[in-house]
Amino acid sequence: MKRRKILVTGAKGQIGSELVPLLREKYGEESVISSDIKPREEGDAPYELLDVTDGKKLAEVVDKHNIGIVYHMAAILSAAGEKNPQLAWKVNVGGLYNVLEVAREKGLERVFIPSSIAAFGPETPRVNTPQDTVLKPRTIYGVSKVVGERLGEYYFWKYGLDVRGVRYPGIISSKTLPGGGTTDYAVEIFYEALKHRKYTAFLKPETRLPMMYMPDCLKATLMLMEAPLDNLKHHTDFNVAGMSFSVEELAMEIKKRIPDFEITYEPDYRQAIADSWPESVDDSAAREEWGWSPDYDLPSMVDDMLEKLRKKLGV
Ligand code: AKB
Repeated sequence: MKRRKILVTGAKGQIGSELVPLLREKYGEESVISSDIKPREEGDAPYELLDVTDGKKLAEVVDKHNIGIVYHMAAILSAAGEKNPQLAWKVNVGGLYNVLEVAREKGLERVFIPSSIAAFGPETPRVNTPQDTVLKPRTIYGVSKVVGERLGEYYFWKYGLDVRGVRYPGIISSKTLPGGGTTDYAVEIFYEALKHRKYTAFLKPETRLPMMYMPDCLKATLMLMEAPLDNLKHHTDFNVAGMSFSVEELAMEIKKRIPDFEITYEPDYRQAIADSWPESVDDSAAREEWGWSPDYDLPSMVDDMLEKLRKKLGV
């Protein structure tokens, strides 16, 4: 039998746009189908225009390409979710349910469903947040992530479907801008520092959040997907730590490299979201069960981001 292929939903998003080339490099161009609600770009093939809320189309795509593994990256992030909670529920919960149902019906081998630090809430211990702890998020995005974690786990125990996921921190990357997240400031700041030497942050200087550089995000995703199932005690909800810094600390680190960079602060509705999330997470379960450890800390991430963006922006 021909080896079954990989489908990536939300392939044009911040993580999907870097995950697809990596998977194609590893498994071959033809083995990885990228899909998104955005139209196909030149050179991106095989590609399917796919809205994950359309379960019928999803099932057709899975059949058409003989899909065995899905990386379900399509989602509406925290800040965008607060602007339209109904849509966030439809995409994040409806889309996820469609993916799990199609995976169950068609006997897929493995499914990756990302969760987020947004699964936590103000009642969760904020420093070194434990793996197994209070999950009472205050955002619709966080609620949808808790639903995703529990639903994925349910499909594992009820149907034996191999569903896996990590709780991503804020992801920092140079290729594709994130959209609609609370941690987006940590990407925007680099573009503004290089282009205009100044940035107005939408969070307070002391706001500290767990963050991760894209190479570590991709490493964590692939490591978990390749881990032997027997080693996993958790499945859909692994804490993964990369680094943890405040807005001010990131700005200082940039200023060391761009001395005339200036930051100002105008906190908006996203401050309340950030205040409900952890400052740092305990990822010992990921370390024990599948050998997780990050490669980047704050200074090495800032060095690499500036180098990549200088080339990209030609500055
Ligand atoms: C967001 O800010 O909404 C996301 C996340 C932490 O999941 N980056």
